[in-house]
Amino acid sequence: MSYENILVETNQGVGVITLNRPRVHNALSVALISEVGQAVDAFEQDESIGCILIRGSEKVFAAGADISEMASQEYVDLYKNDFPYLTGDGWEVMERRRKPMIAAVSGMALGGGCELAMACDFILASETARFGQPEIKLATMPGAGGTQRLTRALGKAKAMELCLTGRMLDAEEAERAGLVSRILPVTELFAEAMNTAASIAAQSRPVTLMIREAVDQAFETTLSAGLRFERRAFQSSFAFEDRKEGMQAFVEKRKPKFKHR
Ligand code: CO8
Repeated sequence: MSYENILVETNQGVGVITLNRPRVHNALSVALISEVGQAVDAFEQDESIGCILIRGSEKVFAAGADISEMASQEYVDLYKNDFPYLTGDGWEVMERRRKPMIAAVSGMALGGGCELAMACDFILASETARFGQPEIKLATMPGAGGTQRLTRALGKAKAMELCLTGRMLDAEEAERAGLVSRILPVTELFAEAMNTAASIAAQSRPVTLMIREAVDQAFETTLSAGLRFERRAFQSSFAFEDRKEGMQAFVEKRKPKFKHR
């Protein structure tokens, strides 16, 4: 598969997607989002891949949807084709994936860029990371989960302030508020994100899918229903060959050899 707007590589069971439109701060065009969806789909099908990592450059993650491309669009077109940024073979494919996906953010993640990072399972940030939903300054609003995921991550007060003012969070405020899991020096971010993704890829694949599903339930359902879901999922992990191997290896004081079954 050849791509024009992203770079794709695989390493240690990790599928890496690098956003690559440096001239426009990795602005998310329809073509770029479609390529991200195609790459995610290919990694989903690839048995050797256990985790997906998405990143920009050290300078910028993504400055949002491509404003030049959107500027001339009319409501009737977006309505009729259901906003091609979010449908078709791009964003929806990424949202439907089952494998864990990490965002490594250095520099700005704005608008759709912030939404793309938040659509991942967690965000690792460099000290220069900046997050924001500046759409209001263009007299539009977040359209790919900004008002929903930011609010779940930060709480109403901060999310409302950010969406209504376009103010950016720096890395420290983002970590304090729970938007990012860790902050790393710029020069270490991508290597550490790779180590983290590789350590997930080395675990039993079916269990990583199950854990993802259970954590996501916390945002979809009541506590009692979530706890019931978790208990059933925990019990079903005992049907995996890897669970037996994991516990046996611990007892025998050796490294487990997972077959991803
Ligand atoms: N779209 C298109 N081009 C962009 C974008 C963008 N979002 N951001 C930057 N560029 C281009 C600039 O036009 C410029 O091009 P040129 O060199 O040809 O003039 C080049 O990138 C460099 O940008 P700047 O000169 O502006 O660089 P600065 O370092 O001075 O500023 C900023 C960087 C602060 C990031 C500034 O470029 C900026 O404010 N960009 C726009 C940020 C923004 O408003 N983002 C929200 C967009 S709307 C949105 O994301 C809606 C999401 C809906 C869902 C879509 C899901 C995919």
